[in-house]
Amino acid sequence: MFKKILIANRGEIALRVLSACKELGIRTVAVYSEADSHALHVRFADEAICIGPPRSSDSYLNIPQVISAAEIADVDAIHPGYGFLSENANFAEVCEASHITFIGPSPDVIRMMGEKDRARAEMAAAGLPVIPGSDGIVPDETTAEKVANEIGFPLIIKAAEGGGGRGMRVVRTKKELLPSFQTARAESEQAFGSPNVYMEKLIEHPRHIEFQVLGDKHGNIMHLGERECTLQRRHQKVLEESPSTVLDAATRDCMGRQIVDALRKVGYSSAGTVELLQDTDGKLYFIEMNTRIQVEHPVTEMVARVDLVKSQIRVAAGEKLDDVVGPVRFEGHAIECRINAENPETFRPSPGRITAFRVPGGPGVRVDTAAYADGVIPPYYDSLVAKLVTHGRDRAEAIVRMEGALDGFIIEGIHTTIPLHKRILADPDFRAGNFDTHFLERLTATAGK
Ligand code: MV4
Repeated sequence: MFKKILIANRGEIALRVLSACKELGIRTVAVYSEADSHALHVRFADEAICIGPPRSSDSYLNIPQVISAAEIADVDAIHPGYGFLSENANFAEVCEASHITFIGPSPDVIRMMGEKDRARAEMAAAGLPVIPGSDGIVPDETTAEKVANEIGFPLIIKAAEGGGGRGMRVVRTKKELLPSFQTARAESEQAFGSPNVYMEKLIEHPRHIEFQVLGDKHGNIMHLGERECTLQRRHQKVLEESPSTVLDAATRDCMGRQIVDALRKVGYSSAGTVELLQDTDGKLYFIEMNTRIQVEHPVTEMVARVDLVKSQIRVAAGEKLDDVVGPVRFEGHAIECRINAENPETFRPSPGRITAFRVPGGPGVRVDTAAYADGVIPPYYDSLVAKLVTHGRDRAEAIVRMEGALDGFIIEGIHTTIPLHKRILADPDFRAGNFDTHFLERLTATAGK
């Protein structure tokens, strides 16, 4: 097992990794920017090293600075958390070259999944259903027309280096195709430094369902069920739950098995998430894979009763999946509300000093946060203030516990999305499990009325 881990992140996920390390008896090194000198991850780690100015590009994304800190502190491993360097294959390679274990899959697999067209092709070859579309990147207008003829309209053009909803363009008619294709390429070049795009048939009113996976370094891999992540706004998830109300046990088992088989073929290790879209006929398709621990991992932890971060560290140290996890029995239902420092009506960021902070508790209530009274939410990073997670014997109990917990959560001094969550939970369609990716647009179009 590792003796010392550097946590290349901040906020609640840095604290989450710190707790896992503590339970495993591993010493911890925090890194922080000048904006985070009073942050809790700095206070709770065994050592802390300042790695630069507030901007992420000067600190948490600065590979030489992070590696220098790791070398000075003499750590065995780096946990990247989510965001920042967590899916950077070059960073994972630099760690390896410096004889530091990168807690994640191999650089080759990170790179494969980062090229979305390649991930799609490899997963299709490994047996997962993918949405009808182009065979890899679409290099020119002639190919774009050929693919459009095959798959029909509406279709979607996606940036190969994009992902998470960035760099997508919907095309509804033939006459929009070539202009959209050229614009998509130009935008992709602008945003990602590569004009490469690929095409898929558009799935209208989809649901976003993702499977949590965990693999060791001995070729063993398992899935830990799914998360329903359909409730998003501008590709930012707002509320997640597990299990999904629209997967039956047979579909879950079948899809889970196909995913595990496919990932074994590409040599996947560590925690990861396979993103799927479900069409209105209930059919599931692979769209992307995330090679990091995700923000919403706690909902899986609550229903599968597995500590994913501890497991991720143990498999990175070479332990076998059987020893780390063993047989899993899923129990009950979990929901996560992301509480962001945002105006709940305009969604504008609301950074600043928190003047009062009281977290709810009680049976089935978990709060993952790095916020505290008199602490500051800096403007430089994401706006997540807390993840409020509830668990219940069934969905109804998870919902009623969430309503109580939201009522008991006091955050003053900044705006938060707590009122939005109360509204979602009160909505009859949400309560019936009847929603798609447009649900929040409809809900917030009438916010405050
Ligand atoms: C799609 C799609 C419809 N058809 N692909 C958005 C995030 C990125 N991971 C993939 N996304 C989508 N891909 C096809 N072929 C619709 C979306 C999409 C979406 C997906 C999940 C949750 C919310 C969404 C909001 C808008 C678009």
